[in-house]
Amino acid sequence: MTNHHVDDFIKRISDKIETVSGKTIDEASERDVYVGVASIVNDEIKHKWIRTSDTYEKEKVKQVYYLSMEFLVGRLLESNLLNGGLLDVTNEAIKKIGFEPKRVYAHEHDAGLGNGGLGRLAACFLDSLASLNYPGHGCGIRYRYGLFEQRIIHGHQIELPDYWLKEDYPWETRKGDESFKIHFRGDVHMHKRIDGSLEFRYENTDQVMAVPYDIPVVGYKNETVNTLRLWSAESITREKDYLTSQQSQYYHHLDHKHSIEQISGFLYPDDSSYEGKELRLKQQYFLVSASIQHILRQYKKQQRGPLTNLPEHVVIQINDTHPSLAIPELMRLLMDDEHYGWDDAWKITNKTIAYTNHTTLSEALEKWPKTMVERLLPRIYMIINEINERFCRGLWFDHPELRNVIPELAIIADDQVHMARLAIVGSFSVNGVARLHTEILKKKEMKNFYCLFPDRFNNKTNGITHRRWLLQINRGLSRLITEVIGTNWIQRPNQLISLLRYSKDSAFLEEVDKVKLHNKRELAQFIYDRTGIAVDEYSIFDVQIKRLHEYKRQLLNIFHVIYLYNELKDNPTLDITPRTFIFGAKAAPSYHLAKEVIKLIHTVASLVNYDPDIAGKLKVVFLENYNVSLAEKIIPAADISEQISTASKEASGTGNMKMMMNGALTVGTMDGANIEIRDLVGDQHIFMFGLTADEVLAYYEYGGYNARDIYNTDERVRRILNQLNEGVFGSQEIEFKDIYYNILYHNDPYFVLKDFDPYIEIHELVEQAYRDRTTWLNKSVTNIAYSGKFSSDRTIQEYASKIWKLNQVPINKATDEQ
Ligand code: 26Q
Repeated sequence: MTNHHVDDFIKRISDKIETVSGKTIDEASERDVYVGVASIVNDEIKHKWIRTSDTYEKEKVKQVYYLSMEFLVGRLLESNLLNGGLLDVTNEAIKKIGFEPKRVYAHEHDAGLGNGGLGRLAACFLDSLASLNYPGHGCGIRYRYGLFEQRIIHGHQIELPDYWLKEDYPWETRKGDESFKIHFRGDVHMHKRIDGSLEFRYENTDQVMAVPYDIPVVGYKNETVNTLRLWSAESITREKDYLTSQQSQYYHHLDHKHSIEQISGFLYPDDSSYEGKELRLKQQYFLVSASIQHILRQYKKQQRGPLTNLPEHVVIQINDTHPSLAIPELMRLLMDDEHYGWDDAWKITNKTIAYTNHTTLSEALEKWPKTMVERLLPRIYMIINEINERFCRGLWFDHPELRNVIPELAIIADDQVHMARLAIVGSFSVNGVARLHTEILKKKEMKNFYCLFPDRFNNKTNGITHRRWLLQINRGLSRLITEVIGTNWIQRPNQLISLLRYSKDSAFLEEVDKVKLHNKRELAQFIYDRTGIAVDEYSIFDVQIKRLHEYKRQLLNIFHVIYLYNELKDNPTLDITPRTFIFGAKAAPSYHLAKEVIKLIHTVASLVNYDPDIAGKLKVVFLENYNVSLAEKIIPAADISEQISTASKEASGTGNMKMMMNGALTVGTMDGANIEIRDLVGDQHIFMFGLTADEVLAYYEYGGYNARDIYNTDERVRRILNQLNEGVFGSQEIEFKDIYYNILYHNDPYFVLKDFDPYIEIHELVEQAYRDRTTWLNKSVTNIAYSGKFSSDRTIQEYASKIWKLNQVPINKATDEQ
C-alpha cells in the first residue's frame, strides 16, 4: 500500500464526512467514519450495480432467483470493502486518522434476518454467485425486527427485540415504484369466457403493498453487483383516505395499517418443531407473491418471448419449504392473469422451480391446517387442491403398487397441507444438503417420492464463503497461506490443497501456531471484557457455537465438562491439559428444555470457573447473543470444533466447515457434512465417535435403547444425573429435574448417554494429541488444506451446472465514454 494511495483515500473520507455529517475529519466520531466509508463504498458500487442489471437485461441471460424467508447477512461494510478490493487501503486510512478499523466496522448493526444455518447459507450463496459472475439474486423479507437479541440474566436467557433499522441502514434502497399488490382472503368468482375458458375474479380481498428494498451484493474483485431484494409490507391506505373517512373510522384505519405492517414485522424464531401460526403463513405468501410477480414483470419487460419459454430464462430455487407457495402462486399468475391452461401452466411451473430440503426431523416438517390456507388464500387453496387431486389420481392409475401409501404421499391429507410434498411434486429438482442427508431422504424420509421421481433427487453438499470466513476474519492465517502458496487459492479455494506440502514444514507450522495463539489471545481479551472470566490462552479452546437444540447435544458437551470437574474434585493433582469450553447458542423462546441447558451451562460455569481445586484447569464460557459477528471473533481462535449431533439429525452443518477452514480439529459424530470432512482429511486428522446414522435409525425402529441400563452400569453417568436431580451445583437450590426426567423417563431421545463413553474417550485422545504440538499442527494444516472443497463457490458451481443450467456472465468494466 503506497502512502500516496492511503492519503488520497483519507482525503476522500474527509470530504465525505464533510458532506454527509457536516464535520471536519478532526471533529468526526467513530460513527461518522463508518457512515463516510460506507457511503464511499456505495459510490464505488453504484455504476457496477446498474451495469450488471443492464447486462443481464440486454443479453437476456438466464437468471436464478433464490427465494428464502431468511438471509443472515451479518455486517456488510468489511466484506464489501474486501470484495471491492478496498479493504487494505481503508484499514490504513482509518488507522492513520486515529481510529481502530474493527471498531469503526462494529457500528454497523449485524443484520440478523435469519435463524442460523439455512439463513447464513443463503447469504454465503449470494456472495459466491456474485463472485463467480453468475446472474443470481436473492428475494426475502425486510423484517423490521431480526432474530431476538439474547441477554443472560442469572443464567437465564432473556429475549430482547432486535430493532436493527433504528439507525439509517446504508445498504438499502427503497424502490417504491416497483411495488406489487398482494391479496389475502376475499371471495373467488368463476366466469366462463367467450372461448369457454374459465376466468377467476377475486373480490373483497385484503390488499397489501409489497415494497422492495434492494441491497447490493458485491462480487469479489470483479464488476458484478447482484441484488438482494427484500420486501416490506405497507398499507395501501394513504393519508387522504383518513381525511375522507368518518372520524370514527380513524382508529379503525390505524389498526388496519398496523396489522398490515405486521406482515414484515418480525422474523419467526425456529424452534425446529413446527407450529402453524397464521402470520407466518401470511409472511410466506407475501414473499412468494411479490417475488413471482416481480420475476414475471421483469420477464415481460425484457421481451423474452412467450411465458412458455420461462424455464429457459428463469430458475427459482426455494430455500426449504418456507417459500413453497411459489408453486401454486406461479400457477395462479399463469392461469388467471396470463390465461394459460392448466397443462401449460403446470409444465412451466414444474420446469422453473427447484427445492432444497434442510431437515429430516419429522417434527420440523411444515404443515398448514387446510382451513387456514383456504380462508387466508382461497384461490391458492383451490390450486393446491387441484394439484393434489391430479397427483393422487395419477398415482392411483399409474402406480397401483403405491395405492396403499397414497395418504402418505397426498399433498392434502388429514386436514393439512403438507408443504414438503407440494414442493417435491411441483419442482424439477429436490436436493439435500450433504451426502448422508440426501441418502436418508432417498432411502427413508422420502422413499416413496424417490421411487416416483428418481431423477429429481440430487445432493448439493453445503459450503461457506471462504472470503468472509477465512480471508476476512483471519487475516493472519490468510497472509501466511499466501506467503507459502501464493494468492491463487483466493480465486480457486481448492488450491488450498497445496498447503499439504507444508504440513510437515516446522517453520511453517510454527507460524501457524503463532497465528492461532494470537487469535486466541484476542478472543481471551474479548471474553475477559465481556464476562470478566480470565481464560488461559494456552488452554485448548473447545468451541460449540450453534443454535441450541436437543439434537445438537450441547448437553453431551456439558456432561463432559461435569465429568472432568468430578474427576478433578476427586483428584485435584490430576495432570490434565487446561481447557476452555466456549459456548454460544440461542434457544427458541418457547423451547423449555433448550433454555434449561443454557441455565445448566451457566451453573456449571460458575461452579468450575471459581473453584480453587480446579485451579484454572477448566474454564467454561458462555458468550451471549451468538450471531454472525460473534462467530467471526470466535472461529479463528478455535482449537476444537464440536459437531456432536445425534447421527442422522444434522442435515449438514456449516459451522463445522468454518472452523475446519480456520484450522480447528473436529470432534464429531458420523453426521451431516462431518462425514465428508472425514473422508477428505482421513481418520487420523479428525476425532470421530459415537453411533452411526444406521445404528441410530435402527434403534428408533425398535423404540430406542434403554437409557436406564447406562445409568445403572456407568457410575460416571449416574453421578452426573444425580447431581442434576439433587441440585448439588452450588449452594443455590438450582436443580435440573427436567433434564434428568427427559433422559431417564423419556428414554434419552437423542442418545446422550449412549454416546457418553465414546465421547469421553475421544476427548482423551484429543488431550493427548494436543500435547504433541507438531502432530497437532500437522492435523490443523491438513484440515485447512482440504477445506477448499467446502467453499460455497464449489457448491454454487454445482447448483449452476447441474440444476440451474446457468452461464457465467462477466460484466464489462466501464469505459470512459460511459
Ligand atoms: C419454520 C416455521 C415457523 C417458524 C420457523 C421455521 C423455521 C425457520 C428456520 C424452520 C427451520 C429453520 C431453519 C433451519 C435450518 O437452519 N436448518 C439447517 O440448515 C443448514 C443449511 O443447510 C444445515 O447445515 C443444518 O444442518 C440445518 O439444521
